[in-house]
Amino acid sequence: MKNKTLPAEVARRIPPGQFLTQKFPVLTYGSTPKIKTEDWRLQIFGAVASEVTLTWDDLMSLPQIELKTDFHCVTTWSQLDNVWKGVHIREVLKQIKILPEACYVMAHAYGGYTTNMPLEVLDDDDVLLAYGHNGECLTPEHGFPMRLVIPKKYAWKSAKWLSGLEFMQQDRPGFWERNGYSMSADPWREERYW
Ligand SMILES: Nc1nc2c(c(=O)[nH]1)N[C@H]1C(S)=C(S)[C@@H](COP(=O)(O)O)O[C@H]1N2
Ligand SMILES: [Mo]
Repeated sequence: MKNKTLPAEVARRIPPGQFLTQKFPVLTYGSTPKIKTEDWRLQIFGAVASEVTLTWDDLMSLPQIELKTDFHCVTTWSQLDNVWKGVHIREVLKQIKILPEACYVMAHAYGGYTTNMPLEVLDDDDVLLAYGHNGECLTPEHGFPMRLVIPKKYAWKSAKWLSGLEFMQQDRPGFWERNGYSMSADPWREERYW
């Protein structure tokens, strides 16, 4: 949709160089891993007091929330008002003790995808681990059983099929970050590539 035909309050929410889509496009590098909830694991490792592996049932026993957020892909589509259902990141972080020297996090996904971020980007009010979208279960293409959602960054930081959170003392580029994408990925500053 052309931005100039949008109502001002909608246009204001579209970052520079982005266009509104009403669809839910699938953007995946490689094939879609098929993971059953009973086989899904989240491994929390690296700079933590002790490493923890969480199961689907562990996640389901934590408080569940819904968060409505916007989603901006670096390939220029933006999608507004996604209602994600899942577990707030801080509920997950309460399960572990992060060492003081941990300043960065690598999100790992089934299939080998990775993406890095500063700890304060992960540990924020609007971040969740999601299994639902707009009232339905995520489809496998969109990251079922569990994906990360980091609305304030370009969507490549929202790792689908999340399998691990690695806490790190030093920053390290993830998959797209090694292949030309920005480490910081702020859509409002158009931090697309390096
Ligand atoms: N594991 C994994 N997560 C991923 C990707 C991927 O290729 N693999 N693509 C990223 C990109 S570039 C985008 S735009 C969003 C797209 O999410 P969607 O396919 O649910 O729209 O997922 C992100 N998370
Ligand atoms: Mo993307």
